[in-house]
Amino acid sequence: MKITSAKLILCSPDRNFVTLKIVTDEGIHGLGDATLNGRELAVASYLTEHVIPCLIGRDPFDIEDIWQYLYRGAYWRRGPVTMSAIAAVDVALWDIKAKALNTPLYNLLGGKSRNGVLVYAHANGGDIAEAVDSVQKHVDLGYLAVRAQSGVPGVASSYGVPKAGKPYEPAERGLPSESLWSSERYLNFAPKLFQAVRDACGEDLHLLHDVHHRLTPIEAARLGKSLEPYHLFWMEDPTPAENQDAFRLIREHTVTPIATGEVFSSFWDAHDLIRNQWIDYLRMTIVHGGGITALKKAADFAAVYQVRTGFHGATDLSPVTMAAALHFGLAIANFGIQEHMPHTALTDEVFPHAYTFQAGYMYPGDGPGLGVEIDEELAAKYPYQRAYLPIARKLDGTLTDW
Ligand code: GCO
Ligand code: MG
Repeated sequence: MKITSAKLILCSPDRNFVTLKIVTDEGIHGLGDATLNGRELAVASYLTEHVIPCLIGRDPFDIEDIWQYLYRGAYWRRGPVTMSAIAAVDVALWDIKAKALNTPLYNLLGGKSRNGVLVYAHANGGDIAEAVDSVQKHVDLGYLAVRAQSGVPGVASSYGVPKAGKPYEPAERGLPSESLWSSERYLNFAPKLFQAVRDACGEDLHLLHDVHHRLTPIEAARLGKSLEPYHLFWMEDPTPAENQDAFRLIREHTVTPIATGEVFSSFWDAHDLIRNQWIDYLRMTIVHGGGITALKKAADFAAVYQVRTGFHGATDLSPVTMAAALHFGLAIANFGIQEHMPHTALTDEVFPHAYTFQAGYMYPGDGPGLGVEIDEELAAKYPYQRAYLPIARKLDGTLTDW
């Protein structure tokens, strides 16, 4: 089999997506997601200008060799743009191979290790009452694990809170919006939020929380300690992770489990975190971490240290990545949990897919390949529109981590 062509499909059915379609001489094609929220065209250009010309004529079954060719062959390694581009190719090749062998992708990754993929939903509210209500709504929908976020009193537009009447979606068309932050107010507030959620929803629900890189290590240690009575499934991204050593301090002070890595693009971003057992869950996912080929190695390394996966799955990760993550999560030994932030109905229409949700778990489907396609005609009706993630400032105007 040979790769005969490859093209990018850019579309914005409610939000932007960059999708790579690789076509072979046997009429089988594969899809890969290349969406890097707020920097989409950088990856698109990397693929169109630098990667696609090198793919034509290659055997799509040589997945490992093509991965090494794109990674080592570029000379310039790592980084989200490069690794998202490599991921798109890699996932499309796994899709092609599984379709050619007429089997669901999970069978190429070791086969089923469990019946379904445990997922967590997003519950958000402007205040505690709204957040509790939102958690309850997700429990009623069947979720067994829910991430709870709430507006912080005295901090206008804090992280994770939707605009009135709309589902939460961080990227906005136009130039970046600005949000405000106060770690002091947040640290005083967070235990009250989780006390209220536990009071309303009981002890059995898995509760998660995203700190979104906003605290210093010592502040994060304080947060983890203060949340221990509510036994969270995890606290996510408690501090930025460029300095992996920062997690040592958090770990020494709290038994609240820690997840990090949604902005990682390489195994090496997580190497110290894993081998020192400073984290419990790795969030680096297929689209930004170099594809299935890369994540399989990272997950196997993590397994040795009893670190499990907890892949990023917000709406900026397209249904193609969601499908890939579900096959992956079904197959690997050290799967932990998968984020599930449902796409809009329009996005789902553009990307028809086999995966389903039922009673807290998701299932990738048992058809050949990834089980997701793109309706190119429909996609063409929603052209790419520039959009950005917000930036954040402290109450005195200082720029801080969003
Ligand atoms: C999450 C995330 C997202 C990110 C977004 C950035 O845990 O779901 O933190 O909401 O902010 O995916 O592109
Ligand atoms: Mg997050």
